[in-house]
Amino acid sequence: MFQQVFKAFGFFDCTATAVPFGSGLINHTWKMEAAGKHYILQKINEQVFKDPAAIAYNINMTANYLCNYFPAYLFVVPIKTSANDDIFIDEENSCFRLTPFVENSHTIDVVSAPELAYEAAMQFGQFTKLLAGLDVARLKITLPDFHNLSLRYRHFEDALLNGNADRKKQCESLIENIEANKDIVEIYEKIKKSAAFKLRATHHDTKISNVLFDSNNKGLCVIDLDTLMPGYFISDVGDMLRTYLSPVSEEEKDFSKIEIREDYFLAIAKGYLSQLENELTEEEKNHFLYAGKFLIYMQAIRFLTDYLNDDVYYGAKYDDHNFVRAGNQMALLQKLTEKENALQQKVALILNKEFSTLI
Ligand code: GN1
Ligand code: MG
Repeated sequence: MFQQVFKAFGFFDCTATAVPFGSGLINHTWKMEAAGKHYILQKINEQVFKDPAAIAYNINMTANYLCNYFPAYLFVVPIKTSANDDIFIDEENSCFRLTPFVENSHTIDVVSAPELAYEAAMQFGQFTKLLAGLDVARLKITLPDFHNLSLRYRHFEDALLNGNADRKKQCESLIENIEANKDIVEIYEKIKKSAAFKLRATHHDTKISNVLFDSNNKGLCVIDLDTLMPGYFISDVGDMLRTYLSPVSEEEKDFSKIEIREDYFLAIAKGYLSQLENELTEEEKNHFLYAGKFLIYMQAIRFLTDYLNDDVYYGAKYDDHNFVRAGNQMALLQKLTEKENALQQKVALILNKEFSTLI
């Protein structure tokens, strides 16, 4: 498979290699080496991203905008094929994209220090801030309704009606727990109608492995722009809270290890608000903590819906993998909710500059 892809991007040297890279669930990623240089090769999952050209369009437009207005910003521009296309589509209709690997950069999989959370949050905040002057309506929707919680909830209800009946029985208490937290959907519906919540250029996948770091662990830039689309700030802040606050990830089976680390919360809030404090409305800032509830709850719903639908979307490495992931996310939601008021107050203190040190 690779030889044809290598050739399409102009690498005729048959010593080029590609080894699997990263841990994404949707696209396939390889680190490629050719003539002493490194690249990132990705096969875009077209079951999910039905219009890969829209992704390329957004990336090109963003690259041009940043190059014009913020030339110092490191933006990883994809490499065109020999035929000058943004993506290569092979005979099996698989869709490939190549980007240069930024030498001396690295990615991080586990958020093991608040400083890393701060750097990442600053990077995602900065990205949205730099794009504030770009008319967000010009960005194409690469994944319709991706973070539409109302629709995700409806899909969950459909799965309750039409999904795997045995699994539904097994999930009873998790289902009840999800239904009991439906106020999170109601708040989202108010947000959608509120003029105080703005659509901005939003990354929509703010896990730490989507930030490049330098050798001193300072953030360089954000990567993986498949889901760069118009969105609400709750998507980006929410996925950071979801994936940085706990020392264990969505894969952890022992829920007693799930924790909310307050120093990481402060780091995320400071890093993000250092960039967007003047851009966000008061009403948005008041929903900083809600962002975490929104994203965690949506992820729990998505995992459980997939479990009820026999794992068609996420796949499963063991029998009740998506059941465990959903339970993990609901445990995380509960722990975050317990600290909700205390943490939201900390945001107010940060904005009033009562936390003077950086982290
Ligand atoms: C998927 O592929 P990956 O791991 O970057 C998913 C995210 C989920 C995440 C959960 C397009 O992201 O929304 O939060 O899995 N992306 C898509 O691990 O569905
Ligand atoms: Mg991704």
